[in-house]
Amino acid sequence: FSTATAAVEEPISPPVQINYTKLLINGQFVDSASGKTFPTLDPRTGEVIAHVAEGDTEDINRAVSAARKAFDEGPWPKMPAYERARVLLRFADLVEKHSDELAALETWDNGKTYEQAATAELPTFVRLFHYYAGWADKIHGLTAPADGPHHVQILHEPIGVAGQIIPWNFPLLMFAWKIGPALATGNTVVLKTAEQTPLTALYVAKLFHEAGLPPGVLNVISGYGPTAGAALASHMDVDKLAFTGSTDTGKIVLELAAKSNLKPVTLELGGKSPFIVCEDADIDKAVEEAHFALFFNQGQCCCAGSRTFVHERVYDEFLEKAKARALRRTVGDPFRQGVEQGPQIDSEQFDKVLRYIKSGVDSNATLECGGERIGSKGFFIQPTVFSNVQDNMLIAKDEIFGPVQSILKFKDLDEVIKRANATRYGLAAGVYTKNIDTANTLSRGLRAGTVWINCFDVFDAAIPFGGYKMSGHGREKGFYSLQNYLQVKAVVTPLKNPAW
Ligand code: TXE
Repeated sequence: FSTATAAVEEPISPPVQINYTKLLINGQFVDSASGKTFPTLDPRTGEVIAHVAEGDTEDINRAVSAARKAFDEGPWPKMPAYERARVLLRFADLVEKHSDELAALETWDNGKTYEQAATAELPTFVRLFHYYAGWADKIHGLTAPADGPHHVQILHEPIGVAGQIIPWNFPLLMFAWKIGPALATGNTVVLKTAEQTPLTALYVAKLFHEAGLPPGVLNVISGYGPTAGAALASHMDVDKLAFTGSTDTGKIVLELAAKSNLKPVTLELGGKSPFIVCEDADIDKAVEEAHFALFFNQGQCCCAGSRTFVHERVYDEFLEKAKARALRRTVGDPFRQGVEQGPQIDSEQFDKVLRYIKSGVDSNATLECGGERIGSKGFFIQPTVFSNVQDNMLIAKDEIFGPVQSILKFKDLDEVIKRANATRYGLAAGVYTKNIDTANTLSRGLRAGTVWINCFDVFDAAIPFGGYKMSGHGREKGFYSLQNYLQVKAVVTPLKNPAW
């Protein structure tokens, strides 16, 4: 059922060149202070795509000083907001123009399908910058009705230098979620990309400067977490930190922020999202959606619907169809048309997923299909389905972050709400039902930042996204994301004539 073996032997040559591999500091591509580089790999083969400058503390220091200067001396935070909006719009146009190359680069560095990158992620990236450009000149202040004879203005000001650390599963979209609100509101940024996927951020950062972004406003550092990432999180001159990644690393960066200058932190962390199929659901649609909810992006989504709860009356039918769907999933070279699933990002994630599959088998869940690697090169894994999964099994508790669907049986709504909520995570949930009362009961009962009803993974620039519990702090996208990058200043003046 897979074309992966062929893909591994003869990888399709990506239709793009790699032009940017240095650090971007103060509008210039520069080598790292140490002169060191690190390899970024093609997940299809494990071979080196390019050597990229490896940023570390000194580079972070240089980037933060550039961002500080660009913030303190302007023009970015002080220029008319409409001018900022126009830079974002020109940038979005340039990205649109270079979409094919960017999609190819994203696929090459990450392993996601070219089709997904080109038809979903690049258009969404452009849309996000249109959305944030729209906000740039609509950041209003407020006035407050004070008790005394005082005129109270509340100003919303940019917070300063933002440090941002992003993961490898959606390198371009994570760039957009972070950079969009930060720049629209007049901040300057130092962005640390994930070591697995440094390439596309450098490319788009170059386009940003072509669009007229002043030097120092956006600095992009490639490098590792415990070095460059930690230096950014603990920097005394960074005013705000935004992080997306694992819950364990989220705890580390929060601690680094607290121990340094108490910078406020937004966190978008792991998940173990329930996908609940009720007895009245349209089963064929629910099977397809649950499949998509889990297997999309090789299962490497923080909000993946990784616990498929199915009502006992429809469980057998659902299971048979879910297994058949997984067996039909085409795995192969992500550049090949029609392929639905590419390789996992790297050997570490690949080994982690295979370990969880083994743990599922060892704990007596039923392996319905899959479970093995595909080919002998790269990081391809068979679409895998487990049934008879129990809540206490590791595969039902931990974030696997791979193409492994765990199917659990439930009897009634109260029970499934309790079980769905019995997790340290609370990022998202899916519900399939035709009954409005059931939908309302579940959406109110589930403790998650997003509840998708009869749909999943609907991402829109205007819809806030973020987690309850250990899935994170704060929201990204939408109106709420702007607040992460704004300070609130109350300005109080006495009124001479209180009657006015
Ligand atoms: O994540 P890390 P990893 C989950 C998923 C995955 C697991 C591990 O379950 O299997 O995390 O992935 C930077 N100080 N998610 O190891 O370590 C790192 O360089 C500062 C969920 O890739 O969290 C990268 O830029 N920064 C997730 C970013 O943190 C540090 C997406 C994420 O890496 C650091 C990815 C440190 N000490 C993985 N250590 C989601 N929420 O979507 C690492 N980093």
